[in-house]
Amino acid sequence: PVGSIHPLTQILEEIKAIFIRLGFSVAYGPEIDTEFFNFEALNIPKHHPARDMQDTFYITDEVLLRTHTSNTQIHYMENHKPPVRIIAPGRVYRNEDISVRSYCLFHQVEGLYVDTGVTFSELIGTLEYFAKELFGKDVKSRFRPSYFPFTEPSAEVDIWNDERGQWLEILGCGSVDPAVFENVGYDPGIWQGYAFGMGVERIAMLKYKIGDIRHFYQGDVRFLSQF
Ligand code: 2NL
Repeated sequence: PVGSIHPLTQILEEIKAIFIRLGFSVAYGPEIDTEFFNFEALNIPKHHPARDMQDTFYITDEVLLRTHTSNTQIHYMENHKPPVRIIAPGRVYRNEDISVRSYCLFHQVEGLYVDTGVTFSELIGTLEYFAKELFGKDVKSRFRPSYFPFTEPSAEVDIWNDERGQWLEILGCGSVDPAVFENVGYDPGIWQGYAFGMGVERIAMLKYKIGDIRHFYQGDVRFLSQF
C-alpha cells in the first residue's frame, strides 16, 4: 500500500510556507547544546525553574537536550549581522510526565525578526495573517498579555474554537528583550525585534482534532492513513 505524509510534517510544511511567503528564511540548529545557548543567552538565569533537572534532560553539567528551538536564533545572531528574518523549526525535549497532552519530545517553530524601527504592531499584523492562513480567513484571534524572560512586552495568541465555545492558545510572542541583544553583541540602542514560538503538535491537534499527542509517535497505520 502507498504511504502518506506524516501529519506533523504536513503542518510543519504549511507553517514554513506561510512564513517563507512573508520573507522569512529557515534556519536549523543543534538538538544537543550548552546551557549558554539554551538558557543563559535567553535571559533565563541560573536558578530559574525552567532550568530544573525535572524539566530538562541534562547530558553533563553544561550540556543538555534543547528545551526550545531558541538556541538556533542565538547561534544565528552570533554568526550574522542584522537585519534578521528567520524561522527555526525542529525537535525539542522536555522531561515531563507523559500524558495525552505532553510527550518527552515535540516540535516547535520559533520566529525572529530584527531590524531598525520594528514595532509591536508589526508582530500583531504578522501573527494575525499567520492565523488566517493556517486556520482560515474567518478565524477569530486575540492577543493576551503574558510573560517570557526573553521578550518584553510578551503576549499569547488564542483562537476561538466554536465547537468547544472557548479560546485556545496557539503561540507565545513578544518584543525581543534588550538583554538578549546584548548577549549576542547586537546594540539594543539601534536594533529592535520581535519573536514568537509555537508547538507544532498542539497546532496539528487543534487543526485535525486529535485528542492524544502520543498518536504522533506510535506509527499506527490506522492513525497515519487518515491524513
Ligand atoms: C511558546 C513561546 C516564545 C520566543 C519564543 C525568542 C527567541 C529569541 C529571543 C526572544 Cl532568540 N524570543 N523566542 C519568544 C516568545 C515566545 O515561545 O509558547 N512557545 C511554544
